[in-house]
Amino acid sequence: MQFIDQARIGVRAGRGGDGIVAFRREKYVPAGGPAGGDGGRGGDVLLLADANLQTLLDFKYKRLFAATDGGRGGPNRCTGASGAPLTIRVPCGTEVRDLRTGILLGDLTEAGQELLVAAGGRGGLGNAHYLSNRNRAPEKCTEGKEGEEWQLQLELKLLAEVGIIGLPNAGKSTLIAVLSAARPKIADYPFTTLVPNLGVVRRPSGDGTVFADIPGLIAGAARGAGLGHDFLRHIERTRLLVHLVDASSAEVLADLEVVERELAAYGHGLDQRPRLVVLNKIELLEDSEVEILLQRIGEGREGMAAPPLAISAATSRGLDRLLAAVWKELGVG
Ligand SMILES: Nc1nc2c(ncn2[C@@H]2O[C@H](COP(=O)(O)OP(=O)(O)OP(=O)(O)O)[C@@H](O)[C@H]2O)c(=O)[nH]1
Ligand SMILES: [Mg+2]
Repeated sequence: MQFIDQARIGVRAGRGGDGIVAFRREKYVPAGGPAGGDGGRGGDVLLLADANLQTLLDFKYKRLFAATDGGRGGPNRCTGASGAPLTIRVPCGTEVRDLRTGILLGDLTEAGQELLVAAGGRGGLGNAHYLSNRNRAPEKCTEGKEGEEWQLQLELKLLAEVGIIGLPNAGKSTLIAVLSAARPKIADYPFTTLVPNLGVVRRPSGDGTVFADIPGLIAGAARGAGLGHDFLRHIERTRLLVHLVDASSAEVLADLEVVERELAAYGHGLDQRPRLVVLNKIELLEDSEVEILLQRIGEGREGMAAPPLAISAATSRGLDRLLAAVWKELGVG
């Protein structure tokens, strides 16, 4: 299951430093020759593929990237300092296009791959370059060149890392809506969600993780019943499942079992996928009832690493603990 993340950024390489006019001044040398140094090169702007990034979320906030300018030339033929290059980290799989023409400039597929997107301007020449037989004391120098400047379109095909599964009406779409900017349809009837919704949830480290809200699964889903079957195929690629169950149901444990059985029946290792069992709609119950449910779920699932959690997506209760558990399971900060 994929969707496309996009961002537009402006990149500007550093301007080259100017060359200067200067003459040698030394003791016992009456008329020193031209000694004005060249300007330094402006810094380049590069993109670098980083395996630790998953989304283009950070580019929603910072949009202009400029490398530093080269320094002016100095006396005694000293070349000015080069501008420092600027490296922008992007997720692996980012495609880079020129915004105006749509021309593909590069595809950063492998971690560590670099792409030069704006070349620094050349430094200007100092007057030392213009010494000739005709002109022993040239007053000429040139300015540094502007660095390149481009508007870029970044595109990334997102893969969901976390799948939210459960029976119809469990509150899966409500959960992704409170965690991310996704705005799926939410309604009090089963099969509201017909295709997965993806949402990017910000991690503590700043980058994001993609969550997918999967259409409700019902008994027989693995054999094609309901809508969920098509999507079991997609959650094969997720790293973690959040199994949401309606705590106000009369049969919470049986509800959990229905979905668990479908995962097992589907095979492909889905029933081995790490998952968090999460009770939703807990504001409809007394705290003591929630405790008892959590205990009973825990008892039936001693093999599972993570204990069951309790949330209320509608009132945003327990979401911090849920996210903390998700980041822990994924091993991300
Ligand atoms: N009381 C209460 N209701 C909730 C909570 N979370 C979701 N709901 C309600 O439960 C109903 C179903 O929510 P959805 O988010 O559409 O459920 P879903 O799991 O996506 O359902 P399908 O797409 O049909 O599989 C809606 O009426 C929601 O408002 C909650 O924490 N408390
Ligand atoms: Mg839904």
